[in-house]
Amino acid sequence: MTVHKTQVAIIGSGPAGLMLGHLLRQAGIDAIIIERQNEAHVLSRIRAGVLETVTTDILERLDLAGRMHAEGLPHGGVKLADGERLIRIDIEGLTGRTVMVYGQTEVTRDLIDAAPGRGLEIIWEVEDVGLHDIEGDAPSVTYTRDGVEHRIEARFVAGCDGFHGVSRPTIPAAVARPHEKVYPFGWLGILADVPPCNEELIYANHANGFALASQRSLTRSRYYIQVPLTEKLEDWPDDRLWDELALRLGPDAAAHITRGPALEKSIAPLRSFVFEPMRHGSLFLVGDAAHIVPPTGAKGLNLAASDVAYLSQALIAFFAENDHDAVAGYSDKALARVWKAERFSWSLTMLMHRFPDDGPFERRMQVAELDYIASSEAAQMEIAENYVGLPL
Ligand code: FAS
Ligand code: PHB
Repeated sequence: MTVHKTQVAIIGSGPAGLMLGHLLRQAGIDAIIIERQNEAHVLSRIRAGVLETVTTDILERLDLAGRMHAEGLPHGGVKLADGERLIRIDIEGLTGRTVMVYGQTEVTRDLIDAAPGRGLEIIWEVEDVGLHDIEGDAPSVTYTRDGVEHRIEARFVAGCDGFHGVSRPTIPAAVARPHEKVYPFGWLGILADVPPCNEELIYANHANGFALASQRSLTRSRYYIQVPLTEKLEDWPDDRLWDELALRLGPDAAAHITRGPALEKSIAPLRSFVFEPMRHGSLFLVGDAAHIVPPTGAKGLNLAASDVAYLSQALIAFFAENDHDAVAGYSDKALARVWKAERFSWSLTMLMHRFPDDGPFERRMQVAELDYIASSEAAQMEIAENYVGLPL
């Protein structure tokens, strides 16, 4: 057994683990990240596309925002389409802030590339990860790599290992309070090297279902359509998907869609999930390990960032000033913001998708709410301030 000693053992090298590791190292706190996949696999994931200031602020604090500013696209508005109608939410005019369109893949790449030069060790391709003594002050994490058993002795463990990780299940059922809503559909996403159909994102509600026109740059687009959970990728050759996107996004967008071969195509299920508490003893849950939102509100990655902002602040206070209150308050503080983002993501999902069991009344409710949004600055402010990200 090879023994490593550190102050914070981080499980998972996704955005949560990487942002936390960098912030701790910047404060002079020792941290080690262990990751079950290899670097290429982590960088091959196509996930989020819209960054709130809570995420861009972390990259700025780490002086890792250079490529984001060079390649990212600040967006001051977002559009809601409903048939012929296109409602623009003037995010910047209403809140004074913008969101940054810059793919999660690029954020992850920037954080991984900077790790070696900043003393942030990432151990790739670990197996059999186990957490031990998390209820005491001397937890440890064991794993194997190339057949060799390792143990990391730490003061704290950060479970940044996503929805399917090993951290959350180690919290005893007696204290666990999971909350879940599974949606009766998924999102079929396509990434293509074609220019976006609109300068801003378009969320569309159509009789056939939801669609989203998003982007990664002025030459790379990301689109999604709502599909039944029974759909298979082979049911959706590119042409069929481009036809459906043109239909659902409305005539104006359709006239500007450029078609091209899929660089990536995948179907992701939608769920709302929150696990309470986000701390148990010396274990903290961060990001998707603790919560999942339907991607409608573009909150997933950004919630991981707000967890990291709270937890890094608490751990820095603990190690620098022996302040135990901040770590004790992490779960309640993070959950307060998580639940607001869950509500926003749920409400936008309910507004913009067609549910199999919905009848004429539910459709009238959607039309009435879109009428209200189209006619009310207060209603548009609610969407704008949630979309751009509520304050920490
Ligand atoms: P992640 O899941 O990104 O990272 C967890 C890491 O832990 C992974 O690298 C995993 O390999 C590792 N891990 C797991 N188990 C481990 C173990 N036992 N030992 C070691 N390592 C382990 N959000 C949006 O805002 N917009 C979107 O469009 C969007 N699309 C998405 C599409 C898909 C298919 C998925 C799954 C998620 C999507 N999300 C989206 C949400 C996503 O962006 C997450 O919110 C974000 O990745 C959260 O980051 P992490 O908490 O770091 O979790
Ligand atoms: C994306 O570009 O992948 C994206 C953007 C906004 C969302 C969801 C996904 O709400």
